[in-house]
Amino acid sequence: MTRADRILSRDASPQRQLRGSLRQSAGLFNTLSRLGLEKFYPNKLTLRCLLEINKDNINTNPASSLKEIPWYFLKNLLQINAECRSCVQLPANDEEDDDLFSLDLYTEEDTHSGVNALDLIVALFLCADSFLQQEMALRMSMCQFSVPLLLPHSNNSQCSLMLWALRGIVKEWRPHSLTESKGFIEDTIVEANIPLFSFVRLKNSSLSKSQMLNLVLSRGQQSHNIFMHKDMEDRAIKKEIANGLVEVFWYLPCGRENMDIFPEPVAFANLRGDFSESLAQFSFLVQVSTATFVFLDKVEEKEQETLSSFKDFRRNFFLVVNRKEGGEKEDMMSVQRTIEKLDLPKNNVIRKNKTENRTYFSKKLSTAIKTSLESTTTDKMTTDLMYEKATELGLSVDESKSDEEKKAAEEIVKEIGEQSIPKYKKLHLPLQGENWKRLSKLEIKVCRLNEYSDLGTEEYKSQLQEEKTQITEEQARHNISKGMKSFIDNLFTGDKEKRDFFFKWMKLKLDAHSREKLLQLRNQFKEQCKTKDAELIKELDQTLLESSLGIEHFMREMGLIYEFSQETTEEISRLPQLAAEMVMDGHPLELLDGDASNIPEKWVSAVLNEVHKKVGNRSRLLVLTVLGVQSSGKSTLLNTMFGVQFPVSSGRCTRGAYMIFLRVQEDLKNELNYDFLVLIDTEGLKSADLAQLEDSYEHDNQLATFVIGLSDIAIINTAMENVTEMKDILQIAVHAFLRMTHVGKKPACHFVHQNVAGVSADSKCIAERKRLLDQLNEMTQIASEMEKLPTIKQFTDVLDYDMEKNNWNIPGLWHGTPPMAPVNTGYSETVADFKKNLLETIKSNKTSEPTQIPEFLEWITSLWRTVKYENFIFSFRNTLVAHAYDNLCKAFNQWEWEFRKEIYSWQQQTEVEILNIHNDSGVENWNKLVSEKKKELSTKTQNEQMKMKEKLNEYYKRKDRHVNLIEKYKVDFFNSINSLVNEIGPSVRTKLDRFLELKVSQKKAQEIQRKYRVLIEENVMRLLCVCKMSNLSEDQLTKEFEKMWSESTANVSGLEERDIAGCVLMQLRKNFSNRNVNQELQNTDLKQVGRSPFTVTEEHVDRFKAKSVDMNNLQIFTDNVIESCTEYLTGKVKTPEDYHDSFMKDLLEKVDKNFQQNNQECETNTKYEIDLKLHICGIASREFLEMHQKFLSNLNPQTQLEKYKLGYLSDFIDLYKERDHCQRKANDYIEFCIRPAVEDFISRSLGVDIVDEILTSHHSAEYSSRSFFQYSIQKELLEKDDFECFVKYIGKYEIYVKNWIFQHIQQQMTYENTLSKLKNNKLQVIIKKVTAAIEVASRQPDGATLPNNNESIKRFVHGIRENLNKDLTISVEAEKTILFQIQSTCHPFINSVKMALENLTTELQELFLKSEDINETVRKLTVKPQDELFKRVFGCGKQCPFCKAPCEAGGKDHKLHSAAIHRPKGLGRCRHDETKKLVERLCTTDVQSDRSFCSSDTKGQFHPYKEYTTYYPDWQIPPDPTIEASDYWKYILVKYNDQFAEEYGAKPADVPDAWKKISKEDALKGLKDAFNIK
Ligand SMILES: Nc1nc2c(ncn2[C@@H]2O[C@H](COP(=O)(O)OP(=O)(O)O)[C@@H](O)[C@H]2O)c(=O)[nH]1
Ligand SMILES: [Mg+2]
Repeated sequence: MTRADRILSRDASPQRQLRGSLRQSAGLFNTLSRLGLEKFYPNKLTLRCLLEINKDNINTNPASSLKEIPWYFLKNLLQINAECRSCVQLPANDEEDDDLFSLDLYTEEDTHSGVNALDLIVALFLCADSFLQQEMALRMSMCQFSVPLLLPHSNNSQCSLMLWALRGIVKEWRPHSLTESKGFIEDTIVEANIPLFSFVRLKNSSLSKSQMLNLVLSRGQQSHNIFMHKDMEDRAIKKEIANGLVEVFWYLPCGRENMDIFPEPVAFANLRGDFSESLAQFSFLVQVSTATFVFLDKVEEKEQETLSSFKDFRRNFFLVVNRKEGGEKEDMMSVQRTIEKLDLPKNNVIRKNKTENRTYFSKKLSTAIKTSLESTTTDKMTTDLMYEKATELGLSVDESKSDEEKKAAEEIVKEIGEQSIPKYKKLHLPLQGENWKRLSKLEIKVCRLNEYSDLGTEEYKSQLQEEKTQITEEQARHNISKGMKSFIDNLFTGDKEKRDFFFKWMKLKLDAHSREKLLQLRNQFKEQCKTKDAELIKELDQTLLESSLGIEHFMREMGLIYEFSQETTEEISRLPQLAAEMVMDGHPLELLDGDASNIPEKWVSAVLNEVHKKVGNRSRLLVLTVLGVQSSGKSTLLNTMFGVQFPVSSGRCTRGAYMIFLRVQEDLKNELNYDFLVLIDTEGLKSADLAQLEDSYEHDNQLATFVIGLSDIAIINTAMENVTEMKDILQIAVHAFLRMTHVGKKPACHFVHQNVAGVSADSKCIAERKRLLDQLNEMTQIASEMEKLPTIKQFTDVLDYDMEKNNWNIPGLWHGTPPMAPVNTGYSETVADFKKNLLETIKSNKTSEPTQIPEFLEWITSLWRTVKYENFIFSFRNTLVAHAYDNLCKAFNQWEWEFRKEIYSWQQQTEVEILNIHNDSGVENWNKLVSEKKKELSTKTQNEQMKMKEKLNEYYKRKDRHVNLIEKYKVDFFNSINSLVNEIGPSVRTKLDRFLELKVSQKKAQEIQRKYRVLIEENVMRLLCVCKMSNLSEDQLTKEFEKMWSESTANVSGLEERDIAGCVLMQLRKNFSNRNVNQELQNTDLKQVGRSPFTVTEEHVDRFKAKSVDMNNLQIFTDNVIESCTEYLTGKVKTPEDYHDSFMKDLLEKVDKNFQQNNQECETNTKYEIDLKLHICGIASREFLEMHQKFLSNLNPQTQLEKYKLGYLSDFIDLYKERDHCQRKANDYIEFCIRPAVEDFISRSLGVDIVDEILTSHHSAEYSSRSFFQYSIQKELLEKDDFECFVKYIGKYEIYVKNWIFQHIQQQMTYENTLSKLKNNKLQVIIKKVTAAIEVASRQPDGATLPNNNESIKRFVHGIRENLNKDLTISVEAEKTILFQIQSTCHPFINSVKMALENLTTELQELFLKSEDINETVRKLTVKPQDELFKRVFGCGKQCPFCKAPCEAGGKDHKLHSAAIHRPKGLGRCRHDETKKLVERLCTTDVQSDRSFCSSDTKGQFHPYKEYTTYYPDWQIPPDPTIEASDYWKYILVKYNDQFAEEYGAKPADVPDAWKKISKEDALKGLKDAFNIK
């Protein structure tokens, strides 16, 4: 598919119809179809489709077939490549491969192919639509080519005047009359009333007009081919359609007499071909020209007639006669006759003799023109005259079809009339006036809060906010002015072409209008800049700004109408759609209004969202930005690169940033991975004149940070002329880049050095670049100091920078002196190279996932918000970053839990293994096993650690989760993995130790138990013998048995109780290890300590250290510590374990942590620490003692034996009566051996199961990340509306959270019998295993069933235990007891066991279903689900040093703590010293203000809030992103102000009135926004 086909297939036009009309003129059809353009005829080729980014943009190979020539030409023309006309011929050799098999009609011609350049131009102008025509003419004019004035149509008799097409050309020049004053004229060239000289030829003319004109118009240096002529091409190709074309070219003086050929501007028209074939054109030219030069060798009769019919104009005729050799005389006669007939003055005949060379002759011509120019002062050609003449002569004019739009535009512009532009703007474009600017200033005030105010900070902030609201309301009240209304209505026309015409007309008319008005001001401004009077400059600058009025102001107003509209009428809501259409058509959209330093965010979002919708919600953007000093050629660069139309001019005074959206075509979409290329052009940066103004640096920094933050590629444009300027711009850019690294954005950066004719291999160049890098490094250091990022030391820390690849030298734009200088081919080609390189880099380098419009908007919002703060890095907040971070936290939590689960399951197995070691295998073997297991544990954790790190690495390689934004957190998470391992390892190791201890205790108990079992069994047998002798009833037997039993077990010894209090005290000593506190601990008897409540006294604080101590606060803190310790103790004691020293160690560490956290304004002393710890140890020693005793009693041999008493009795009686007791024995076996083991198994793993269940239930989100947890818990608080809960949440955060989680677990477990289901699942698992074990045990190794004898029972039972060795701990003692004197044979026993097992299963299932105390069950578990969940959401447990908001950062080991919302400090008990009123201020506000704080950390000294990081370097407390962000807590404070005051023993806070208006809904919304919940 050729390019043309592609374009056309979209524009889908009825080709057949076209062909029909084409048949009329074979020549045209012929040419068009050879060029593959027939589908575009007439006027169907649009600029828009040429702007799309496609493969051709990357491909720079010359055209290889005829059909490619037009595209190649257009592409080069749009890139203002002055060589574009030379592509019309194909290279001679390639042709064979091409079209070899094609049976195309024109193949034959293709083989010696090429096209006449003029034909090509005519063909393209015929095919181009009005806007592309304008663009082509503009670019041709920049290349200093002649442009079409009269364009021939299909048949030569008809042609059109190209007024419209030429309207876009605006030129500056300095006529000699202004040389002195240094003034200049800038005007649309077709409106400028420049005298026109026409050049035509008769049929016989051998002198080339074009060549002659080129000679006349060039001077000195090499001549430039303004007009195409034969000698320019390798092979002359005959013109097919260009005859009858009239081209025009304007000569413009630069104001230097020795350089200028003519002192005033002159226009030259050149009629192509024999004039008699284009009489319409000829007569037009004659009538509008100052003079017409007719080139001829001789005059034919018919020609003479024609000429004489223009006798009225004879004074304007010049005959240029070329004397040829041979036949000369007759020819001269014909000339002579004509002269006579026309009665031409003598001077009007210019003859070229054979001896004269061309250059000499051109001088003659030039003189004639000059003379004529001087003599005619009057009738200069005017546009109106041309228009008139053309219509008179029946020529069409390309403007006629846009008449209506022209009138409409004129109407609007006319209304401006003579009134001053500032006044007009004030009246008719009011929204962008003072209010709009004030809004922006107010916002900055809100962000900085550095103005002095009597009011409290919060009150002041609310007031500013109020003011903002007022302005917004005021803005909304403005009516739409008549002009604006008409503007919008005209844009709303259904016909796109009409809209475009109107828009263009508006632009042309407005430009013309303000050109007139501004010229003087600009000249004045230049003058003043020299004086360096800052005041005056500022004033003039302001006037300039106010006096400029362009289409952009109307567009801006349109946006603001939408921005401030409060109700959305249909008309208003259509505005974004309209603008979106225009954006899609390639119109620039104002992103940042630099005049007001404000962004109409609502508008921009609405428009871009509309665009997003239009492209089917797939809008991957590649954003390319250019930054550089004013007038350094940025816009020119972008225009040259992409063929767009950013306004270019040295005198513009707009500021801000504009965007153009270029669509990426299908063929490149996948390769590039983008749908749009967005160009951002910045204006008004570091303009030299404005640099003297005080706030310009800040303004520039804002702009630069903002646009660089938005870009994927940033081009820093420098024109090498001014070193200081360049330094400034580099500084600004480096600063912005630095900020972006912190934020997580890393744009690619290119430095473009303009006006350098660079030969890159040059060693000087390398030295230059080295110097640039040095400079960049230096600037990086300065910037990193300013932003307090000491780790960044050189530029390469900021960006990936390659001296070779990221520097581009671009030669100067103009080849010679403007206005007559053409564009330098070197410029165009280097720029094309640059573009190609850029696109290729993008293609090969798809690192992060592309931004789509919604995210782009997100960036706009957050960047813009942040640049307004003084400290960018510190204030930056972006929901994309937050989301990315949150996602990672979620993933990380998931991995962490998997890690833990893996270790837990290993631990459980190991526990079983330890407990199952043979009692007789010797303690040293046990120790060996445990230390082996510990080694295994290390390997295991290391493996898991590696796996987790791998996962993290993989995560960071993902392309769909904006991982680039959270790059800087990577280290944090890696560290967190390490600290996770450091936490788990030791804790599992102590667990193993504890099991070893348990095993030892068990062994002791079991040995005692065994001793007595043997004794009892002997006694039973003896008693049996005795009793057998007499006939006794069961009662009697029982009595005998009882007697025997109590005698046998009379002396069973228990296990020895440890000195728990001693252990606890020992741990306390260890805790104080390095401090000399022995004396204090010497005489303490823990038994007595901690029995009454702990009260803090004056003795506990050092008076002289703290300024004032609030004993109340200290008491509350102390109570909290004690409460959370008791909580911990309760948790521990409930488990059926034995006391272990690690418990005490943990507890004391916990207390220490609490101390660290206590950075309240009171300083406690060692006595406090000792007293408090002792108090806690006292409580602990009693609790632990109880725990120990409970443990011992469970293990107690006496109790254990007691369990089997009934069994022995039954055995005794059964034996006595010789009854079959097979089933009973089997039941007992299941009851005493299997059941406890099964129950143990279930409860051992139930904890993990519960956590898993909760993490996968529909409430799982609450635990997915810390911030979501905070959100849920705070939301619930708001809904519950219970003051006590708030007090608890704020004051006893940890306890509150634990309770919350525990309650949640209870709920979850009750819900639909979840707990019993979980247990049941486990039961099924283990029963399956037991059944399998029974099956295996009932067979011999060879698979045969066990022999049915008594001995086999032992083997069978033994086999079961062996088989379940890994999963269950079956008590050996119980087993032996069951087997005592078993009489039956094996097979019945096996069957009975199976039956008993089934019964057990049903029984347990029923038991599970019965509502049981979930609370008890959960508390008894070894892996406590509440603790696991708590670990997950509690995080590091740090609280904001100012307001006590808990940290939500992910991982365990993050560098910075942060919380999404902070609270008024009064909620954390903070009060004013004198008034005792609670403090209403938020720390997020304080950190922006100039206030100071003082606490025990600052040793009572006042320290500025802004520099809080000096004391709390690990806290990140950015200012609130919006004033609504902390609505939640403001609402709570207002609502419970009195209650809090009472609770805290203070007076209620003074809250700003605005806070009182916050509703519950607002509070919830604020909460959602803060946590990015949609
Ligand atoms: N001499 C010279 N003039 C240039 C060059 N590039 C642009 N210009 C001219 O400088 C003026 C300002 O260019 P423009 O692109 O609007 O600069 P911007 O303000 O950076 O966007 C225009 O008149 C350009 O024609 C260049 O490389 N050399
Ligand atoms: Mg510009």
